[in-house]
Amino acid sequence: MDTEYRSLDALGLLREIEGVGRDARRGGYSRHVFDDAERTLRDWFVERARGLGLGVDTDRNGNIWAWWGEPGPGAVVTGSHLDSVPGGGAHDGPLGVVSALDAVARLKRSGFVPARPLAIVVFAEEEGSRFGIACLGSRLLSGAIDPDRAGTLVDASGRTFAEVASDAGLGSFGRDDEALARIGVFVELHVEQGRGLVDLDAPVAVGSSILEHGRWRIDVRGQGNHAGTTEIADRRDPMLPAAAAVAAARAAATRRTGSRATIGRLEPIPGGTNVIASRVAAWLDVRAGSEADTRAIVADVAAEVADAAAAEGCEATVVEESYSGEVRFDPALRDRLAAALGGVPVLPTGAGHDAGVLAGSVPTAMLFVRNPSGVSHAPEEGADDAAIEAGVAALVRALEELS
Ligand code: HGY
Ligand code: MN
Ligand code: MN
Ligand code: MN
Repeated sequence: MDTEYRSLDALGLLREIEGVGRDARRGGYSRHVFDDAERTLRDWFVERARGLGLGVDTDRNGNIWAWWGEPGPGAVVTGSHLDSVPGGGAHDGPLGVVSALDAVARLKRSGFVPARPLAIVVFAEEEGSRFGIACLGSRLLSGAIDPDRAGTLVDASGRTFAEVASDAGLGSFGRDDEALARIGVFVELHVEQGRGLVDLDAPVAVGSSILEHGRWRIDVRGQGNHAGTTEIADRRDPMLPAAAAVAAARAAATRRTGSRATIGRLEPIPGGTNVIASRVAAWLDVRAGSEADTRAIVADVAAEVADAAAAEGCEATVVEESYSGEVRFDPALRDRLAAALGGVPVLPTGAGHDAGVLAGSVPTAMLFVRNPSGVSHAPEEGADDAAIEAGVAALVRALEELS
């Protein structure tokens, strides 16, 4: 038994999956929900969890649960996600999963007997990289998204979430009160996605809050045409309003301290060097300290796009795809964990997480692990070995404290 668990250390587990879903063109990893890479990781997780003696089930929304003891209610749950952004780093998501496996292995080795059921969860489509809505698995589970709408979301190949979910063996998806009731408390360990812990020279922090955030889709329609023969005066080029949107997003966020606005995805149709696009889709990601700032940034961008579209003879629309209010993690739980961990720093984040979605339904907390580069959603993301070890030790302590 002892030797069986010994190899399940977080660093070794990360090494086991380092070849899965590498993206040669973008660099880093592209692991998207229910694609080959993400399914490989799911199978790998199930195998490793079963190897620890955990009982595994998948809920109706594609989230995987590995149980130490009988499933809930009132369980202590930890975990994260295995999907990535396009060209993402190795740690965003997987670090929380491997740390959870390592922590449970250590607890089992130490002879710890949890007084409440304990589970590791892997959430589906946390990044929204395939279907556009981040934290889709936890949103469906908690009823934060209408399943009818989720079913119609399409991936880049035009397949709907309903089709892909059915192929993945999910019968029906949507709010799952039974699965939700099994969670007594949820703790998500995550690589830090900024430089807070580097600046503080500390390996681990407890999370305090998540910025307001949302995604908006901008569509601009013009007239597709020939790049060589169309006089400048005759053009209706939707790339001009799209370019205005990129600049307006930066300007609007710069005017509001602490806010961020990004256009990181832009799709000209049809997308040819010698073709004036007929339409462009762009996605605006906004994060801010208040709903007023968030809405004002979107309104500013929409106004600039409308002006630029009118000047170019184009038509533009801006549609909200998702919106999440500010999350403040359960203060009592936050303080209890920070104290149990010897007074570690408490830090906010601008990144969204399943723990943020679930915070509306159950007490949740987060642990952040130092990332020397401060970079995330890019191949340069990382966590140093000492911080990973400190993160697992902190998670062990947190699980003992809460179980
Ligand atoms: O986009 C985000 O904040 C995330 O990491 N899901
Ligand atoms: Mn992420
Ligand atoms: Mn993440
Ligand atoms: Mn030609």
